[in-house]
Amino acid sequence: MQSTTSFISPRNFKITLSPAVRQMADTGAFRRPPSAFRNFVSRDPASTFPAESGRYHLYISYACPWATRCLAYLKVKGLEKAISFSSVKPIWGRTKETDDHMGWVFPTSSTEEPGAEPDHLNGAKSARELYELASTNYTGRYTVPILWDKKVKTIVNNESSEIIRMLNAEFNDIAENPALDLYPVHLQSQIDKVNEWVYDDINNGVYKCGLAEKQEPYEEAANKLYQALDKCEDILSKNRYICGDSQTEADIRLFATLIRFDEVYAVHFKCNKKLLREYPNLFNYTKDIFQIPGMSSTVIMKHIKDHYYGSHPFINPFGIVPLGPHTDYSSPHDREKMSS
Ligand SMILES: N[C@@H](CCC(=O)N[C@@H](CS)C(=O)NCC(=O)O)C(=O)O
Repeated sequence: MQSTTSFISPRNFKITLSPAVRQMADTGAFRRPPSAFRNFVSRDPASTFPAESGRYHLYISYACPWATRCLAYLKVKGLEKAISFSSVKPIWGRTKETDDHMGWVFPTSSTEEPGAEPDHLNGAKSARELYELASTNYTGRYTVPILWDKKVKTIVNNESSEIIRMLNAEFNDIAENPALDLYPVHLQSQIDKVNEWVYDDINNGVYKCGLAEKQEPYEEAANKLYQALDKCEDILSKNRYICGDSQTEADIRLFATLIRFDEVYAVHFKCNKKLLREYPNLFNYTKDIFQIPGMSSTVIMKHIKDHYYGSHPFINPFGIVPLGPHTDYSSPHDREKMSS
């Protein structure tokens, strides 16, 4: 594990960088490293990780867009009885007394931080402890989501894009909504194509804007972000959803970033060239997805704001959380007009 580093910025500030978020190229551009645990749950009962009811637990943070897209699948597929879940606290804390690593920690009681719960399964104090339980020589980041196998006591997978595929298809024998297929065969290549640019330029694009350490990579990321948002606006002026007239995985993935946009990314990550609420179609679309039954429960805005503004002291040294804008995503939208 790397330790915290400090340096003097070009503007003469002393900046202390947490290795948890500092994944930088020499150019000053942010680069997200690949996830390490990549096993798959299968509906085949003979497989190493069979899709058994009660066997798996999803560790999330309500703050995290990658983790909450997995939670969205638990909700829309009706998997809450089959797969338990819990959230860490929103603001990163010390994960060990013997070093200065900052990361996801659990509360000590269920009243300490509404929405977050102590780790009843393993008694872990931090996500880091779960990674250490799963592997003795793990050296990567201690990220959420974590799909945990209670039987083998290990991490099955910590890559959200793969976890959502498993939740979509492999648990259908025990899901309450097995007919919902968010990655149908006839749309797969279209979904894959949309995911690619939405991930690079929007989901990860906002991080590239916010975590850039030089002006040039920031501007490059911001320009790509706004080109991609304009492209979404155009698609959504003709279609109700991003891949046409039915909801797909690509909508859940895009939504996780859009719902955080005006509240956090516009300020904290310097994505302020245009706000979400200035895009009529994207804004109404975000409300439309928010209002899909189950989706609103994946959004705890207090966790989202407290996390970003409170866990990156090198961006926001005083941890001040801006008051606005408190957009009401449950208010009426006009997206029905797109459905014939
Ligand atoms: N590739 C991962 C990325 C997950 C990720 O980066 N999660 C962040 C929170 S938004 C995290 O847990 N960071 C903790 C750290 O870096 O220590 C996924 O999509 O599942």
